[in-house]
Amino acid sequence: MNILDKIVLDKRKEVALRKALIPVSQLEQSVLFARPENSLATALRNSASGIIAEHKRRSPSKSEINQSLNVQDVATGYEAAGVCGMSVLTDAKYFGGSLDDLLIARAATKFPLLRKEFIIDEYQLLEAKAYGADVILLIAAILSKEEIKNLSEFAKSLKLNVLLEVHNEEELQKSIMPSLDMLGVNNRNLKTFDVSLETSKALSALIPDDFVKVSESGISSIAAIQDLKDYGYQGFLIGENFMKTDTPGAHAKK
Ligand code: IGP
Repeated sequence: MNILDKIVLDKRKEVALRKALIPVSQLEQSVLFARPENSLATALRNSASGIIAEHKRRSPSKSEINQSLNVQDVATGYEAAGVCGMSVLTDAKYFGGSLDDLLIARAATKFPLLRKEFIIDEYQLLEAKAYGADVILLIAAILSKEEIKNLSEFAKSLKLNVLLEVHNEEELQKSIMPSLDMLGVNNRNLKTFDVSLETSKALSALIPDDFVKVSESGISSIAAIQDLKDYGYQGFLIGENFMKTDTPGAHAKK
């Protein structure tokens, strides 16, 4: 079994437990639930830099990245740096994150927040909204076309932006639909952890222009961003490169 299959198996068990503990009605009572849309897609379209900065303590591919930072400081640092938005890993087992990280980032900032999670169930979208996210990630590698459609339409009904992530042409072809705001190409293969920016370059021409194109993972230089801009990318999701430093916000400042 590859790592992605393992993560999804664990996630199904986790979501079943969460559902049993916190009913939907309780999530809907969160004071954060009634917030208006806070569009990352719009922020990226209007930005020169296009950076989405991530909070990531560890990952299955790199194990430890940074365990000593405080999520509030990271969030305010990123916002002060002027990035377009922030991605917050909420998976605990593989990435050391939590919904509390999202909640604290929300309390500390106003810019768009992405819940970075392995979404397989509508319940996780209600959690995303209740804990302060503005954007959700859907990963084509773990979802059927029908699931992508249902989840993205439900997200839109909650005024959440949708970033759909693909890694190859087949995933892209099954995913293109009007309920998505942004199409992300993950340069990292989540099954093997191989990283190559060539993945973004190869798929860019196949992504219709009505979607904001986002390149994800393995980006570590201004030159790489400039190169990807030439291929039509307007968003750049960067985690490790910022998080491996003591001051991620300072490093996200262009
Ligand atoms: C950030 P990097 O190489 O800059 O740390 O990557 C982000 O793209 C990566 O964390 C990511 C990810 C994901 C993590 C992209 N898609 C899906 C978990 C699940």
